[in-house]
Amino acid sequence: MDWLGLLCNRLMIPIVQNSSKFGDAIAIIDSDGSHSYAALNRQAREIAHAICSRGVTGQPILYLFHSGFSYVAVQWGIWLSGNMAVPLHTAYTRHEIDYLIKDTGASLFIYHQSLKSQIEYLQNQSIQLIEEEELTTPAHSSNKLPGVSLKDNALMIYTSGTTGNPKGVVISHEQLDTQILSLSEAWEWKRSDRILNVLPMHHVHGVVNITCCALYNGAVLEMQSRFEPAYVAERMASGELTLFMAVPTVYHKLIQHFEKLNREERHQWQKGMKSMRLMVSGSAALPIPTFDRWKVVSGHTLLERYGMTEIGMALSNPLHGERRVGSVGFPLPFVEVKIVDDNGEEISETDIAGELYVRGKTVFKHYWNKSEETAAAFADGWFKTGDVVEKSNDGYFKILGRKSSDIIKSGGYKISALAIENVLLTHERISECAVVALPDVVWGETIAVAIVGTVLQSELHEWMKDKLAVYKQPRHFVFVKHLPRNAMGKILKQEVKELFK
Ligand code: MCA
Ligand code: AMP
Repeated sequence: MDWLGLLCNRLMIPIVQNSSKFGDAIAIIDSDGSHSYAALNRQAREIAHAICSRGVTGQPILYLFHSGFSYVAVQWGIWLSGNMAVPLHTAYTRHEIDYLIKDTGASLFIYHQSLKSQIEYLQNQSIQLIEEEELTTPAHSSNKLPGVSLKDNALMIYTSGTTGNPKGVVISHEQLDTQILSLSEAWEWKRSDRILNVLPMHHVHGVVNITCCALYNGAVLEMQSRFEPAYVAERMASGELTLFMAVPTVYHKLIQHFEKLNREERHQWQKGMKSMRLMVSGSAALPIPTFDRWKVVSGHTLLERYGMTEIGMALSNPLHGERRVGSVGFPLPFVEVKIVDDNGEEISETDIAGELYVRGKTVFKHYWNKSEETAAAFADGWFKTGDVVEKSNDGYFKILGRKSSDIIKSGGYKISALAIENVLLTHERISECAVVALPDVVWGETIAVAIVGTVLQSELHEWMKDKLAVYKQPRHFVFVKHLPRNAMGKILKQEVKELFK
């Protein structure tokens, strides 16, 4: 690389750099009001200076915020200070927060004052807790910010896998930028776009697909910290939104809400949706009845796409052209895919099922501090998704399922059956347990557990509350004397599912 290339590389965080040209245009609208791009840049820089003054650089920094302006300002502040942003979910329990502190080894934890009670218990521990307000006093602004390279770590999102405890997926600024560019091109993001985000801010869907893409393109981002169907309906009815992106459960719940409205309310909502240009569904399989019903309700053909924390988005139905129900379309820009058989050989024929492998600049760097798991996740530079797919003769990909039954998708959240089992097994009156997914109309899948032990279901509900975030808590219980096992002693999860029929 020549000196100019090197210089550019050392100075750029593409999304921050790009956003500076949008000046006083509105970047974010949240419960506190409207915030311009200029204000976002200013606040992020203040925060970056304050972080630098604490001598923290090149490290993971945890942050706990509701979805809103402060969340983004802190995220960008962490980037500008040369550190890696690790978002936490406001629904995380102590048990989950403790795990993330330990796994990241982070020394700094930034939080919003409104969430103080959730992390006060950490006060006497070694991690430094900082309220956002402490970082936004202009006193720090005199020193220069460090250079940040495109290869530096930008974001770490925790995801569940087949190996139990969540793993930190690290992406660089270059990988994040490529993910943003890929979606900007495919879905034609524009400055005139306006999107409402109702998704949580600790996963790729809400963080990258919505928030980063909106702010990279100079669009208006409305951030809502909770999903409330009536509020979404109201915002869509306003006719101001151009885009909406969500998981299938959200569309299902919006349909349920629509069914409860009177004629006039329905009409208003439908009228407002006419000016929207695109609605996207992803993170879990979109059921055909939801696709069909939403078309009648909204007049929109949902664009279904497929992604994963480790790779960002990989496949998408076209913006222009046929959006095929039950399919996730074609490889996105900058994404290379192949389908392989059980021997790792590429399948070139159509309509033959195999595992999806993905390669390209959108693919993550590594799992945090897990070199063995990282190595095992790749084959010759291709990331092995664990998802079983097939390709039609006209090139559309279809997701058929997952290789492992220990991965559950509930409400769009990926949950490891093994991780839930590990938590339940810490209960002194549970000797064995097996967690499985049951099909569910609203949630896609719900979590069910078969338990060997003397614990009562009623006490278990209370016990789980401070150990598992609400979306990870089992909803169906069966108490048995023995779990079904094969001759080798392995639990037969398919037979466990039968116990709930
Ligand atoms: C909550 N409840 C559940 C579940 N979650 N019941 C069964 N299964 C669940 N998973 C119960 C609660 O206990 C409560 O019960 C009631 O449902 C309402 O809970 P609440 O939290 O208020 O639900 P909600 O606000 O309506 O949430 C639904 C939601 C949420 C908005 C769909 O689950 C969500 O934000 N999901 C999105 C997750 C996401 O962003 N995934 C993307 C991962 P009660 O009323 O009895 O108290 S990224 C990814 O997958 C890749 C990269 C990709 O491709 O995008
Ligand atoms: P996560 O770990 O939260 O990134 O979840 C990624 C997983 O979600 C993928 O490996 C798929 O199993 C699933 N997924 C994402 N989008 C879709 C989709 N459109 N259809 C089916 N499964 C999906």
